[in-house]
Amino acid sequence: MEVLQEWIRTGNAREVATLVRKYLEEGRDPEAILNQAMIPAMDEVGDLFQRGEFFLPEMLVAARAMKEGLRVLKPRLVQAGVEPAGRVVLGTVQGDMHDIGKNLVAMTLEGAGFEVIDLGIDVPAARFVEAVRTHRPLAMGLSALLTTTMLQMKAVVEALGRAGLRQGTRVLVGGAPLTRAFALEIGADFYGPDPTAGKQYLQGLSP
Ligand code: B1M
Repeated sequence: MEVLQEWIRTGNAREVATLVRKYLEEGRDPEAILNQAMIPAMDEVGDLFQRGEFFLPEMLVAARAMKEGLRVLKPRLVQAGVEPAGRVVLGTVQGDMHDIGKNLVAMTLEGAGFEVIDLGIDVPAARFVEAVRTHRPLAMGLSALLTTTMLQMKAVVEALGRAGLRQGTRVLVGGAPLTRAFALEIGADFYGPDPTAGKQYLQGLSP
């Protein structure tokens, strides 16, 4: 399992997929592969990034390697009836095409066992509301990179309230121009300065 952890940390996507396949063929428990190697590896990557010891490219390749491993593992986890840690509706708000940070958040959450409904970029408030109504997630995550589009987050929170869905749906926001004060001002529940902070917040809510 240590080898698998090391391949994830160093972002060797192909080797990660091969190793996960090999472990499954050897009859190892898919949940143990996830919980004892893959999630701890991504936790470590997140910590290194938060401490400034890992930079964006290292985080990106590790997250990609994790995704490759998950692609192989996921059908077996589903077969074994492993429940996700929680469901999250995620997207970049309307008018905004930036998705690198949002994708990192998605990969980090998936790496921690969350089910992510990724709505993509340029997502209007009505689509967020519709997705919350359909998927009843633990939380909704909004990302914005422009000082103009970050204002759209308020519209999403308000639309959620008008639809009667605000209670019971935590709102997590993030993106370079945001601050904690802004998040509170627009009525969000949490500002995630980075994917790990967002993940830790959601883990605290997880049933
Ligand atoms: Co744009 N852009 N861009 N751009 N772009 C910025 C953001 C900008 C600061 C560049 C600059 O002028 N210095 C500037 C914004 C200025 C402002 O708002 N005041 C800008 C501009 C102006 C524009 C255009 C308007 C340019 C133009 O066309 N004239 C245009 C807008 C298009 C649109 O969105 N409508 C535009 C377009 C683009 C590209 C398409 C070329 C490309 C995006 C590609 C893509 O995303 N697929 C792009 C890029 C790459 C950038 C920069 C260079 C990098 C952004 C990035 O990906 N950072 C950026 C300048 C810069 O930052 N140096 C810039 C890395 C990413 C991992 O960080 O998204 O902050 P970030 O995510 C972080 C955290 O914030 C957090 O986690 C991540 C890791 O820590 N996080 C969350 C993010 N979301 C979260 C959600 C959470 C929790 C944490 O919970 C839900």
